[in-house]
This record gives sequence, structure tokens and C-alpha cells, in this order.
Amino acid sequence: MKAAVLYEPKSRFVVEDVEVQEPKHGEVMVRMVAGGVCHSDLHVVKGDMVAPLPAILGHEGAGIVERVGEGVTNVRKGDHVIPLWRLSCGQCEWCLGGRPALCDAAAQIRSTGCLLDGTSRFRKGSTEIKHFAGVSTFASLSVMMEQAVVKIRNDIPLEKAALVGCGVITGVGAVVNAAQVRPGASVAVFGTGGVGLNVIQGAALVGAGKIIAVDLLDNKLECAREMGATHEINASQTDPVANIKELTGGQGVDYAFEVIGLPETISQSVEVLRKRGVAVIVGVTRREATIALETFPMVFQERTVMGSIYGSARPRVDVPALIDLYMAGKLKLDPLLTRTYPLEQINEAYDALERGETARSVVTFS
Ligand code: COD
Ligand code: ZN
Repeated sequence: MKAAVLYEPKSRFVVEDVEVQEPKHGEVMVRMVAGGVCHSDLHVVKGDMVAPLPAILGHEGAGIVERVGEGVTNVRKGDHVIPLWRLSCGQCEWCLGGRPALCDAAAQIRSTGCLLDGTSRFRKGSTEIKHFAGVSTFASLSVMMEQAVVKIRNDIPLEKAALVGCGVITGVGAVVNAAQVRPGASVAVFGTGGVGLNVIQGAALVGAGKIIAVDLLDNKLECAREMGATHEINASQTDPVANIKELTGGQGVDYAFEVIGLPETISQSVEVLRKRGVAVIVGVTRREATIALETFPMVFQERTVMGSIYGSARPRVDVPALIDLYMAGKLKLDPLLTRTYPLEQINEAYDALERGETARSVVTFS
């Protein structure tokens, strides 16, 4: 099968033939149809986020079950599925407590680059190739745990459905599950890429009032308006904090979301809060980064700062529900998918993302 392998940080993807082994007990083999080009993989490419390498990256995608290993009961050959980049074992404290995005087994898979039995299903000659986030969606045939796939209806085009597995659920979920934004509330969103646009879409879905989009690029801000932003600020031309204060009568916003992963924009997202405001950090910085927090307003204005991973979601429930919303015309996926590339052009797809030319693109497999 063909896959995009990253051998070391700060290098390009190598698209090549990789050997894939049969799924073992509790595992499924998925024929990938689309793999989402998300910025988080780029953090690994740049070395800002550490993952065991060499690995087949990709954590967003959609495909069709090709084969199932022994004991698999949730899905069967031919099912359309979305891989979950944080599986939920269903047994740990976090899964049982309704927080499957914090599953302990998912953390193990991510840190080892192996499936739950501690081994990998990918090889290139004598070299073991690791799994990424347990799903490795940049592979024409990928093997993952049964708990890492969710079955979806088969009447949605898979290149659209792919976006739901990361960008959509992460962004919409940050609004709905983490912040629990109230109708009429004011919202600021720092960073309107593939994930930030879905924070905007989530805010629009729950009936937020002002939805203020902040980015450095006008084309991203145009897309933000299409997704439901009511105001746009180009932070390369003006101070976003002063501007947000001005747009809210000097008060600030009820909710601010940081969807970039920079200490300076995380600080800005806290500075723009009004009384009882909540800042939600979605972007991941370099590991050693810290921010300074002005303590007085934390107490006297009762501010909250929180993080959100995977939209603080319950993906098995939320992924099919989001797909139903799209099919009912209530969730936007079409404007998000800017371009489709063959897997062979994955490096070009990431170059375009870095240049800010695409909101979301997917690679497809011939
Ligand atoms: N001010 C305003 N906007 C900025 C600034 C700035 N200083 N710097 C960059 N931006 C804008 C860019 O122009 C771009 O539009 C946007 O920020 C970033 O968008 P993308 O499309 O490059 O990135 P996404 O949306 O695919 O991913 C954003 C994340 C924050 C999710 C990602 O970078 C990240 O931190 N991932 C790690 C966390 C994680 O694992 N999340 C779950 C999987 S995605
Ligand atoms: Zn992602």
C-alpha cells in the first residue's frame, strides 16, 4: 500500500510503498478514501510536537472497512468509518466519566506509536514504521483499534465526512462542550484556519451574538464570514485586543478561543475577556512555552482559562450527529474543503496550508 512517511522532524514526507500487516484481535483495516491536511501534523513535522518516528502521519480522515480482526463486533467489511485520533477504551476513569477524549489508552497509543498490544502493523523492509495517534490516515490501507473507528451513514461523500473527524469536532466541540456558549453571548476567535473556522461555525450554531474573527490573512477572514463571523479583524494591521474592546463597548467578550498555538495570542485571548469571561485554549504551543497571567482580573472579574482537546467531545455520539447536521443542511462542510490533492502531492498540500492558501484540504488515494 502507499503511504506518506515522516522519517525525522524537519524533513519532507516520503510517499512510498509500505508493508501493512493483517489486523489482529480487536483491530480493523481501513481503506482510506481521504486524509485531512491539518496543522497538527505540521507541528510534528516541525518538531514542535514529539511523536515516535518514522511514522505514517495523518489523524483526520474517512474510509471504508476492508477487513476486521478476530473479536471485532462494532464494524464490518464495507462500513464507512471515521478514524478517531483519540480512541476511547470505554473502561478507564475518563471514558466511564463521560470524558472519552481524555482516555488513558489513547495517551498510550500516542506516546508509543503502536497499537494497544505494543506493536506496529507497518514495515518498510527491516524498519518498523510507527502509527500516528493510532490512526495514520495518510495510508491507503491503515490498521487501527476497533475503538478508534466510528461507523457513519454511507450517503455522505467521504472527503467531506473526513473533516468531521478532527477540524469540525474539535472546533464545534470547543464551543458546545468545553465553553458551553450561551445564545446571544459574544465570542472572539483567534486563528481562523481549518479548526478556528469550526469554532466560528459552532458559535453560529448555538446562536452567539457577536462573533469576532481574528487572523493575519484576509482570505481566511473572508472564509470566517462565510462560516458565521459577524466581525473580522486583521491582526497584521491593527491591535486585536483594542479592536475587540472597541467592538464590545469597552467590555470585552464572554468567550475567547485561541486556535493558533502561540503564547502571545493565548495572552490576547485572556486580555479580551469581560467579567466572568472564559478563554478556551485549543492551540498547542511549543512544549516549554508559558504565559504570564495578570492575577487581579482572574479574581475580581471571575475569569476562567481552560483547555480543550478533541472538542472535549464524545466522538462516538458526536461524529454521527454532526454528519446528520450536515446532511440536514445545518452544518457547513463544503466551504471548508478548499482543495483535494493526490497523496503523492502531500508536501505541496502542506506548503499551501503554511502559505495560508487553503482552509482545509484532503489527500486522496488512487
Ligand atoms: N494572529 C492571528 N492569526 C494567526 C496568527 C496570529 N499571530 N498566527 C497564525 N494565525 C492564523 C493563520 O493565518 C491561520 O489562518 C490560523 O492561524 C491557523 O490555521 P491552520 O489552518 O494553519 O491550522 P488548523 O486550524 O489546521 O490547526 C490549528 C491548531 C491550533 C488546532 C493546531 O495548530 C494545533 O495547535 N494543534 C495541536 C493541538 C491538537 O492536537 N489539536 C487537535 C488536533 S487538530
Ligand atoms: Zn487536526
